[in-house]
Amino acid sequence: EGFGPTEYTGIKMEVAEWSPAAKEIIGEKVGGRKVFLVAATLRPETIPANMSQRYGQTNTFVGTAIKYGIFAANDKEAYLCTLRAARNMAFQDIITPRGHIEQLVEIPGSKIVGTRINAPYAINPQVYVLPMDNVLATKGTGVVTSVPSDSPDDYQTLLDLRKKPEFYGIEPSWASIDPVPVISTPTYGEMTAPAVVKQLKIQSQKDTKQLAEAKEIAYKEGFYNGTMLIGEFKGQSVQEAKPKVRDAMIKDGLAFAYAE
Ligand code: A2H
Repeated sequence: EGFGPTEYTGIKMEVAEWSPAAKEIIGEKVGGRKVFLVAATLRPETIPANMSQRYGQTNTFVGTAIKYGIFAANDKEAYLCTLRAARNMAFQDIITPRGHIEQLVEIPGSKIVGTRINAPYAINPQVYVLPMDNVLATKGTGVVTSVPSDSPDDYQTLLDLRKKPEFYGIEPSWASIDPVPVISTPTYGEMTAPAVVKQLKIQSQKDTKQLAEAKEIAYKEGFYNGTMLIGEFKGQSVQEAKPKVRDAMIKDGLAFAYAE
């Protein structure tokens, strides 16, 4: 890790329908508030594939052994993330009033799996929350947006889920959306993560060492040599597009800056 704080982009994903298990726990406790899962990402430029015109969002990940909460952000909205992240948000004026958090519900990650997320512009409106083994409770919000085209961890998790849906306690259809090309790189083409996963002969999420290496390779290749394939900044370099996509999402109320 570097010396300064990590500047994440917090991506807001509105809940469309809770899983039956989540519904039972939540009941009437969030009142009239809209609830958003908040994912922390370092690659906001990959999100147009998820969130803007006509492209297909794939899914979102939580850790099944992680404890989450739903926290009042203001009178109208509530955010689902770890308590740790909510505390940080309360000191960054993301959750108000400053320094104060109100937990409406506590909920284990295992119960959130199967919840459906709103994907207003996606081709496939059925976008699900799925389990990922390697989500850390100590990083970001504990919620990870899935971009299997550019994140080796996301891609390998998707393969594992498709191979053993029963083991992971999901319906096969929840993991049926294919990766969407977002960024092209000279070495790996339009599907950087799948190419690197193949090159390093990664077999499952348990190959954490190789996945860490793959993540490093894919991240550097995308950042320094990537070109946008879709969206408003199509044709521009990733370095150029990244802050513009981030600013546009923040302006549209789809995301916020989050540091830790
Ligand atoms: B990134 P860093 Cl397309 N546990 O977002 C495990 N991983 C987490 C996490 C947690 N609690 N919170 C966030 N992350 C992931 C997109 C992405 C990411 C792409 C490519 C690479 C990539 C889509 N998933 O990360 O340790 C999130 O995945 C490679 C660096 O703070 C977040 O960005 O450097 C990244 O890890 C943050 O990792």
